[in-house]
Amino acid sequence: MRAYSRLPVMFLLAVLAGVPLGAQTITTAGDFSVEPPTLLSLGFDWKITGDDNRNAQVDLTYRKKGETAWKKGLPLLRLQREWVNGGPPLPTDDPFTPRFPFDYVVPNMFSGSALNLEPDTEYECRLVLSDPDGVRGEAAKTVSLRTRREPQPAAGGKTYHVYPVGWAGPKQEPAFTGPMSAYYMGTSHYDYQNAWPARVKPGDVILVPVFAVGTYTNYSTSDYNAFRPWPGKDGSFEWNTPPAGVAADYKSAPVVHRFKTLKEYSDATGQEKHSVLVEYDVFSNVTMPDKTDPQRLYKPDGLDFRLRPGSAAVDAGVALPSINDDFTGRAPDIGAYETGRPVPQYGPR
Ligand SMILES: [Ca+2]
Ligand SMILES: [Ca+2]
Repeated sequence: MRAYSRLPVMFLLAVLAGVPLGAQTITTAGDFSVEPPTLLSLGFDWKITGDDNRNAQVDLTYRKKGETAWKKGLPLLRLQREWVNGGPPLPTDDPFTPRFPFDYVVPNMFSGSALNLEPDTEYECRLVLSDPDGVRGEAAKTVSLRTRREPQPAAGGKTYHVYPVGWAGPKQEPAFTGPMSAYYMGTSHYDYQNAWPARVKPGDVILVPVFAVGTYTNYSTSDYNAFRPWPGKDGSFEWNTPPAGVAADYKSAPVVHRFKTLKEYSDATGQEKHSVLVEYDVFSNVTMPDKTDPQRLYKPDGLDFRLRPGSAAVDAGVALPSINDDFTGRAPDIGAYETGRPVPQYGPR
């Protein structure tokens, strides 16, 4: 009897709140899931049913494992079947062309994150679902999660040595012909070559000690490069082509021409007439990496890859319309940075 007597009151409240008749104002907790952690944040999704009057909320608190006090996070965002369509409809009558760039209806749910956390740290997160109209199901969740650790260089690792086709000089083992055969368990000249599983694992190093160009034509050219051969190593240059007088031969292995120095290579082939030899001191502040520790990662702060004014790479490049029109000095510089120009910014800006 008592329940029946309350009905008119509930109906009146529903009308006053602007809630359509038949609306489900109560919240029923549904699937709860966590997003893959990032270095600094932990994300949560909590699906619900009901709460048509949109007055439910999910409060988030968290603490580092071992701490007693809970910190307050931002409440989760309420999502309620919003349609994400990417803008106005596209003018098309084609039934197979989507009229909207996107067509995604968000579930009835809550979504949000604990932000500005510390990497590689265990956190307890507590999420409490509440609704003045009532909650059915599990209204509180406590989860223990760890933020991601900053990626580290892999420890250990193998070193693979790569040599060009027909290389007859001394080899360090394990030795491979061409970088692809070092990278993969096998290679072929077909486009399914990546079907071979990779040999390399994180931390492995592939060393390519020789500059070798292999071409199936005799009209390919190479110039305006900067080389730094390994000190004391002879035969660092190769120019492998079809036999002299043959314009192109795509079927035979190219003839190997090996040269001790850049000058010998250039004089013999006519290539690289404008190329230069450089040392690490062409840069403003870059030193040779420690070869005995090839896995080491270097912090970019303190390294300056801009060219040192007057160094061999300055004005040694070639003008490429629309690529380096704004060069300074007599000619473009070799490399990514032009002396006296602002350093380009790559990536999002
Ligand atoms: Ca509600
Ligand atoms: Ca220049």
